[in-house]
Amino acid sequence: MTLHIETPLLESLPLSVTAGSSVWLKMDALQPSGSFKTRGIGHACETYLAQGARRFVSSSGGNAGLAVAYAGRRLKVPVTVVVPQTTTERAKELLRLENAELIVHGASWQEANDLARSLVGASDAFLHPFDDPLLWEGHATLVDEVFRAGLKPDAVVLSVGGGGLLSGVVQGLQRNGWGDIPVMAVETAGAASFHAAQKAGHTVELEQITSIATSLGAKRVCEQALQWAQVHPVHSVVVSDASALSACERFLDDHRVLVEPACGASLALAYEKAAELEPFGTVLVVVCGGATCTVDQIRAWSQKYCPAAQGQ
Ligand code: PLV
Repeated sequence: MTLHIETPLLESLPLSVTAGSSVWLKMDALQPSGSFKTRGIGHACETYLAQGARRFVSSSGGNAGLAVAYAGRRLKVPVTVVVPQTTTERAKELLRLENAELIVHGASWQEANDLARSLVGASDAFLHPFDDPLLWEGHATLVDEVFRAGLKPDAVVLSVGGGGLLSGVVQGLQRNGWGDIPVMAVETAGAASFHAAQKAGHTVELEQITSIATSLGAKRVCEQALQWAQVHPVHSVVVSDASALSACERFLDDHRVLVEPACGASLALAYEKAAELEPFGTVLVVVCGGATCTVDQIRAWSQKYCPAAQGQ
């Protein structure tokens, strides 16, 4: 048994027509916690439980925290999540629904993380949102499913926050003999820590996160993400918040699934017929999902950040 589910792999007609290539969607927005995080976090939680952990502690006010809370409920292990004050009401509501102990602390993830780490006792496990080999191992199952389905894409598009998804997907490509498939690593401007790392040749810490896609808002990517980029073809792409938001709205209409701007960033490449996708006949987009935004929130941001698009 695993905590994650095998998600649908769909050919998107609207996106294919718009992008001018065959666009396939790996629908991880449909994972039980609302994002791909259930794959890696579920695997990590099961492993830590087998090693004797009696409580799971997380510092994510986002989808990683939701995945830990879900895993804890399913495995009957108590969960404590420390979230920063910036965490949305929606996320807090979902964490409470999962029965997690919720502690609100600090102006940003950094402070929440410091407190969370100080709470970790000898019989507790700490679940990092993106920098843990167990997470990457679990995320890699996404590619195993595509491989088993018999679809070999010419390129994979995914979003990058701290680089956990990127590390897992590249691991999955490599272990299925798909080391030749390039990965488009998408971020929003204002959260582009992978872009900065690739440019500098080493991981760097962004001064601040200014994108509304807070789920991509890791100030520094994990070392593993950059290391993979040295042995696997990984191309960094940066899109605007407006592009990510518009992709969320179009995707909701086209596929009736609400995703966060963190995921909209990847979808934007296809919706905007990005030059980076031009060489590829078949493109796989990882629909990473995200459960922390409501439709009203997406619309309010759209009005603020892309007023020109309103009323079209
Ligand atoms: N979100 C993490 C890290 O945030 C979190 O704490 O939930 N798409 C969605 C919907 C996400 O929630 C995340 C990560 C990503 C993409 C990026 O994944 P990563 O961090 O593994 O690159 C800072």
